[in-house]
Amino acid sequence: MHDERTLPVSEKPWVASDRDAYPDTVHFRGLNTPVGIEASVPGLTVEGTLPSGLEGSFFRAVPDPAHPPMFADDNILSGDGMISRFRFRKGAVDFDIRYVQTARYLAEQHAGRALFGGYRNPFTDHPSVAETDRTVANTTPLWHAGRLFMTKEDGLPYEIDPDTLATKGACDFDGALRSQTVTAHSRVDPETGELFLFGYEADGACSRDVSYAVLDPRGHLMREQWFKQPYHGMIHDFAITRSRAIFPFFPTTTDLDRLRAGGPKWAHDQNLECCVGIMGRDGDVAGMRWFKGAKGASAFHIMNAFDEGDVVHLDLFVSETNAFGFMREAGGIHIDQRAIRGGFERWTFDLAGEGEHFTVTPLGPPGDMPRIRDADCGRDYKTGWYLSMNPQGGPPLPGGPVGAAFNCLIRITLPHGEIDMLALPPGHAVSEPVHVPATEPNGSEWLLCIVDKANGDAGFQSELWVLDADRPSRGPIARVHVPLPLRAQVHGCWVPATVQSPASQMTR
Ligand code: V55
Ligand code: FE
Repeated sequence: MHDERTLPVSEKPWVASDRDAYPDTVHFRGLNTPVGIEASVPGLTVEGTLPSGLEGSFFRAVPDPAHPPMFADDNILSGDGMISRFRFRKGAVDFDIRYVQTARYLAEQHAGRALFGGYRNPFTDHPSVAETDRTVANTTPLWHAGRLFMTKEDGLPYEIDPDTLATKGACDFDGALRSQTVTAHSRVDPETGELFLFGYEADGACSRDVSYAVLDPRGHLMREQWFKQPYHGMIHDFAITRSRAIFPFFPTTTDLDRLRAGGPKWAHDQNLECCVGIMGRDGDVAGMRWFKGAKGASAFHIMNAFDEGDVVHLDLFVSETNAFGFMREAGGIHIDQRAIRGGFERWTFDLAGEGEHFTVTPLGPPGDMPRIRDADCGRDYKTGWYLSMNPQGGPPLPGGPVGAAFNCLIRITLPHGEIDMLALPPGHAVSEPVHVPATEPNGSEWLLCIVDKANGDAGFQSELWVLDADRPSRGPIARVHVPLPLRAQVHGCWVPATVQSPASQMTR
């Protein structure tokens, strides 16, 4: 163990949140136990050998409620966003984590307590914050056009200084974006550098308006169009191909009257069909082609999409109902988490054909939190990585959004190839990896991910593992010790040093 006195002093003392002040639910226990420590720790201890080409920053989004919630039924998705970074530089690894200073975070810091009420229900807020932006910017760090953002689908992105992790403020792209929201899952075309994004509830809580926008490689908004989604649903992810934009809709719906009555934001509706809208990515939303799929199906994350002429393939993680217990239960669906069936599927759409039908092909075992090479986005691709459950890994550690953490990392060769698997032993959990591309032709590629290990009464011990992206089953090439507790992360991104600071690279 590290001696705490040898650690550098951060702005806040090394005292974790008062855990007993938080509700005794899975959203605040296990790996979801609030931590609330802002810290900078240079020179982490490394076991093994860091690859010499590994130079850059692994940014992670961590929801962590700075104050006990107003309501005991609050959930993990409400936590204040923290931006965290592991920076690999000249053989050393430095760690930093800071709260995103959202308007909401600042208002609650000032008050010394929670002022915002239930998850995405503004009608439960303290009157003093009626006009205050309530996003927590807690879902995905996004890098585009030399800028770093923290995103959440219920608000605008917050820009972050990638060196200091200081918050620069909410971003509407110089006033150009009309949408009130931006997804946490935008897509960057690897050749053009354009950023494709959407925002649902673009015109305020429970509006059916969806914005679709494209930014040029310098980060300037080129186009924004709006369309109506089929129901008042949650749209977590979307996809692009070389020529198309693909919007999947799953029936996890909201209702203004329910919110006004203080009820839950989302209720899954098992009787509504899922839908997919496909349009030319540079075209008009009026040209959207609509397809319909299974009733009650749900998906959060898409691995990738690509087209072959008139045929479009969408690879995603589907389950027969919503994977989040609190969204199912609000819709009257009572099924044990472990009984939910799902899989990694390829949905294929023939734009030359007639009708609303598409075909479904199984690709691999169920799971989520997919990762591809950034260079493969929207292209036919051979390799993907994602998280799953190791049947021999014992009961999952409590943590993450559904309360059961993944304990297995899969590399899959597509469309029907080999699976290589890092299957963790009992008492372990793994978070979404980032992919580090090769820095030279035919060079090695790496995965970086956080692995948490249960440590009896002491809680959890976290490490960052460096894996061979080709063979994760070989286990870590290097393990970076993390000398403080980490709360479960959502998504992350890798920014090579050459991209983050091109000037300093040239003068080195
Ligand atoms: C998700 C995460 C969110 C959210 C809605 O992983 C959906 C799915 C961390 O915030 O607000
Ligand atoms: Fe997500």
